[in-house]
Amino acid sequence: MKQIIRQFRLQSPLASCEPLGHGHINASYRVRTQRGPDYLLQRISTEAFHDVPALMRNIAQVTAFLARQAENPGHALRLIPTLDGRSYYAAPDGQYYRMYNYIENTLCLEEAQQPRDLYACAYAFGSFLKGLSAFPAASLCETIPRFHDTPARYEALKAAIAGDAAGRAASCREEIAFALSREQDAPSLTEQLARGLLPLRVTHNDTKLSNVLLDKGTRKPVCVVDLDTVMPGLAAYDFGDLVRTGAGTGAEDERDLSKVTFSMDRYALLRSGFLDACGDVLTDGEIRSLPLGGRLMTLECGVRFLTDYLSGDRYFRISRPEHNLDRCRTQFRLVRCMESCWAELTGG
Ligand code: GN1
Ligand code: MG
Repeated sequence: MKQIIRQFRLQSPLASCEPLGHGHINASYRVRTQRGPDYLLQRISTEAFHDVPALMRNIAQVTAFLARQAENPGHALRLIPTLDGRSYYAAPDGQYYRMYNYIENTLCLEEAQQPRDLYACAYAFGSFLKGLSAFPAASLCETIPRFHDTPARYEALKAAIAGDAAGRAASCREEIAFALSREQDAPSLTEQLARGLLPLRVTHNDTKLSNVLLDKGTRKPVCVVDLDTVMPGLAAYDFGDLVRTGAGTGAEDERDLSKVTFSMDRYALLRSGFLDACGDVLTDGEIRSLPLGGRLMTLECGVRFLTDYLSGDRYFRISRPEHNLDRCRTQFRLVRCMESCWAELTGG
């Protein structure tokens, strides 16, 4: 690791490096230096991201654009260049690394600890969307093509069921049946996009709660992180993934499904945080699409976990054999909950 860290322009000599965070895709480390500041080092997953140079061009553009708007420069994410001035380091073994400034005195939550955390995280993602509303979307590459194209995710699921590479299809018939019974919902956002009813925006696309840094003292949003999937998308994708991770009770991989329920109160906090930040730039159609985003992003994520389980856990990092199946079950349970309060969700 030392060898890798040395490739970047640090302000002070390296002191230590420790693993950080719970991401399913990249590996992250906190790098401490002898006289400060600290840095965040990440190994970028080439399993998930096939064109790292293009991805890093996106991130360099977006972070520069947002840094220009930042009220507090210490709260903006900045890429630390390599010794030869690049935004990432391509190691001889084919791995890619990048480094950011480490944003001090912040928390990142897997689950909200207080109701206002939900408001704050939603506000952060709403501000992110608004902050990029003038960004030239066409200059961004699709880092994972068709990332939130739910019908395409269903095609991948059906291929995984047919291939049954890990011999697991027989053991998750119920989950497969649940997914297939909702297939008719899959195109409900992409069709509105294709018909011009919803505008394409620059979106984050991975708006889980834990991708927001909150100030440790005030618990106000400081910064949005994990910019790998920033690309053209729909406002409903960003609000939707927030609902998926913030409006439910219980962890994403909770095994006791009785702990997993959907909370209207939490949903309302997310909605007001998001709309207080960006409601003035959204169209009426986008505002109407927000609850659907919640239901569809949750369904899609469940479908992706199930697909990965059937394929032998090749994409999401797991720490127990049925981890992806457990994750799939919580998502499908949340979808059921949202379906049962759908009238209330869409009426409010
Ligand atoms: C992945 O790496 P992480 O944990 O930020 C995934 C998201 C999923 C999420 C599920 C690039 O995000 O799309 O919603 O896991 N990111 C990618 O927890 O696939
Ligand atoms: Mg991510």
